[in-house]
Amino acid sequence: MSMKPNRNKFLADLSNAVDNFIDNSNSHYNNIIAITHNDADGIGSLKIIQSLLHKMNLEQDYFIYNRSSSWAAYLKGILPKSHERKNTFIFTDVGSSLTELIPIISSRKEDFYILDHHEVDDKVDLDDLPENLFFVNPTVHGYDGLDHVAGATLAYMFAKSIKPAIIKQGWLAVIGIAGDSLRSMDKLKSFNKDVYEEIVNEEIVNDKEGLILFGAMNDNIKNGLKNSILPFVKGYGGENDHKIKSLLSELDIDPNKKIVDLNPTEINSLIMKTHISKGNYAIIPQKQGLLRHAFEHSLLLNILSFKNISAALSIIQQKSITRYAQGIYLEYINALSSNLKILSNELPHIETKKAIFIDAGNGKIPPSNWSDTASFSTVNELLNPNKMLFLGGLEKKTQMMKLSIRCSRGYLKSHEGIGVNNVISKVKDNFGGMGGGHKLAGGLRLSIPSYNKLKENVDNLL
Ligand SMILES: [Mn+2]
Repeated sequence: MSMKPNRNKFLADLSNAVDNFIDNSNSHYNNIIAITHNDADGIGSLKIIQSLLHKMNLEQDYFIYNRSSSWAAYLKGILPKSHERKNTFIFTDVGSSLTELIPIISSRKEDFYILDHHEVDDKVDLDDLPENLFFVNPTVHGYDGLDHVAGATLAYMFAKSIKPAIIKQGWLAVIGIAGDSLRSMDKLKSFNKDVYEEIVNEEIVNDKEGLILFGAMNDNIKNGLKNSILPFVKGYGGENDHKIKSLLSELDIDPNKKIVDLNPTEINSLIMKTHISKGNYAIIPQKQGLLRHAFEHSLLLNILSFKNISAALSIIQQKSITRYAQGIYLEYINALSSNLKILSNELPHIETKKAIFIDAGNGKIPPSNWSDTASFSTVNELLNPNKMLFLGGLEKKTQMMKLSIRCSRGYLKSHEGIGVNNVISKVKDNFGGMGGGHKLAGGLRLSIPSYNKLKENVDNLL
């Protein structure tokens, strides 16, 4: 059910939330508690909100939600006993599991602001939300939560409506956009595009055109061909230096030349030989090295969010990358490009009529890499793009199957927009489990018996 976006309705929700926030922050709000998602988009959103609250001289605190527990369990440790109305909650890049949240919010006296771009459960009546909930989510007005508007785009629009000087923090929005849209900047749409152009025009971020080898834009062409994850360069991605150097020598390109320094002739000869293309990428001018590149910066935050959330929160403030973070990044990107090679060449998978199941457990692919291997294999269409992908394995800690579920944009078109989040809801209704997500991407934890039932019945569900 893809409907035409209703810009006015979305902007009305936004300005209602903004107006209410301004009014109340002058009177009774005093302690704002921000809750965000543990990824680059979430951290970018959080930093924008923190900067806004700082400008407004409001007391603040923050928490980061990794969606591994229910909202009820998570918020138990956060919601104060007192219900004092000076406390106020802002959720960014999370908070659209309304069936879970509405009962909690309606039992509270504080105001809750939810600025999210994840899709909402079908069962919720959006015209009957609690009075203390200000729900801003463009997906309920027909926008696409990945293509049109990132979580950080939304946080930026909210914050900038209150304090126009937030435009200086626009690079944080670009980090969110780069991490969530997984597209070169020339392909942005709607609010992501508008916000990006505004920030570029203000010279907060620089827009450049060149060869797109996302994941390694800060590196030389040899490492770029090997480590690019967007696009994954088939035949060279995850391969050894020898294979890549012989291509470059055939094309008369210095393997150590920086990707951003390649001349038009070199770029054209690479485009002729591979399926790489030109596009636009964003540079954050006040940062150095890897952190200058919005996509790579964002990817680094996504990686660190998984491994060491405080390092992620710290690096977004830094001008240059630490040796620790550099090491983790390289290890990750080498592993991901090699996992993409493994996945496209050798990993056994079970294919049903409509789905592909890949058991990446037992050391085949490390659990911390499942989600991104699934995402980037789908984005790069390394598997049949007309089937839904269920990639994952047994999670030792919980003894549950942890699945990353993905589908392509083409899949969505041929399935009337019924995508991953919809399928996750159906799985939860039929077999239990925990999880959620977007149309194209989501995650689910299931017991082993439920997982087996899912495999048997998946074609009826899809
Ligand atoms: Mn997001």
